[in-house]
Amino acid sequence: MLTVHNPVHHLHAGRHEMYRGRLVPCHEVPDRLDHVLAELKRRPLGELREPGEVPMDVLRRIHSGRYLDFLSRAWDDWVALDPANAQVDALPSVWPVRGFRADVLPDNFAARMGLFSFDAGTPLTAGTWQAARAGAACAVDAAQAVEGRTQRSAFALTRPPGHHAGADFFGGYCFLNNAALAAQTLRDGGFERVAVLDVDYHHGNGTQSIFYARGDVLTVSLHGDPRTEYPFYLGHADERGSGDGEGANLNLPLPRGTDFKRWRAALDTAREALVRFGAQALVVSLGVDTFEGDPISSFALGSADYLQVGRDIAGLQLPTVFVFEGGYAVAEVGVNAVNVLEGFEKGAA
Ligand code: B3N
Ligand code: ZN
Repeated sequence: MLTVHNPVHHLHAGRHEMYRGRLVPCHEVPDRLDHVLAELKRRPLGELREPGEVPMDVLRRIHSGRYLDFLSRAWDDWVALDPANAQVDALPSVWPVRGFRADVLPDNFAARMGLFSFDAGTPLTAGTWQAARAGAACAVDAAQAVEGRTQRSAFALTRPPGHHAGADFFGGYCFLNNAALAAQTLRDGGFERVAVLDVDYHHGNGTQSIFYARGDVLTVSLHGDPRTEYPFYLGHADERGSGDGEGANLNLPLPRGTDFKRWRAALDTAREALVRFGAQALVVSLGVDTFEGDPISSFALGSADYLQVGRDIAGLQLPTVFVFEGGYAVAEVGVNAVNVLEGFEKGAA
């Protein structure tokens, strides 16, 4: 399996996120990716390479022009407000909820930041745009390798993660939706029916919203029940898609404490949906924050279970692009993520 990894991911290094009224150290740290890369070097699964640059036109296939304009200039705009801001991460503090206008772009930086975000846990830093854009390049490169049939599977190893980012908003530690970009690349390369399977602990609200009205991309997500778990406002079982996308979204919310037996039964349901849809290619949003030791999540998968997850996904026998998402038990994140990939490789052999 080819791995395309982000050589500039460390340029995005938030200091703090807002949690229960306090600024706490960020969970989404550069060390996470370094551990996965180190494990891939210890247990090689194939070629490791860095991506080229992704053209802005490719990003515009998924994200709005005005969001990309905001994101690409946000740090400079933040520092232009006050040179002392160079030492402080930018966090949003004001949002347009129901009844407010989103069509008028405010001049005020804080107001623009709120317009394009949905939480105060996602700091924007000096290198966020560079890291996120290079991460998108990893996803597109990995998808192109699979779409061009030079690889049956590929792994985009990048951070910041992507599945909470929508067409025009960031949040949940995510800025550009890497999985959506990979799925769109597979579509543009000729696969007519593409599926995104999101196995991260958190519902992939961004991916769902991007494809919600489309019938050519099936989105399936197994996640903590949004009644109690982040991102709270999306991810319920009755969200089935709309318009052309009616029936092309499946949410499988699970309670806190879910163990592997119950989680795997939900994965079976997801696999059946993918087969019914007739998916020709697959993108997996690979978060391993379903791990029993994850500091911000509440499922109970063990490290060895991830080998079986990989084998189960391999059973679908689809060209597959894995995209790295969450997983905050830093010491175990490498073993857990690579277990999925190794299980997949062995299951596909
Ligand atoms: O859920 C949290 C959160 C939970 C526990 C915390 N502790 C114990 C300090 C801190 C934060 N925060 C909300 C933001 C969660 C973003 C999840 C990103 C992700 O992995 N998505 O897949
Ligand atoms: Zn997650």
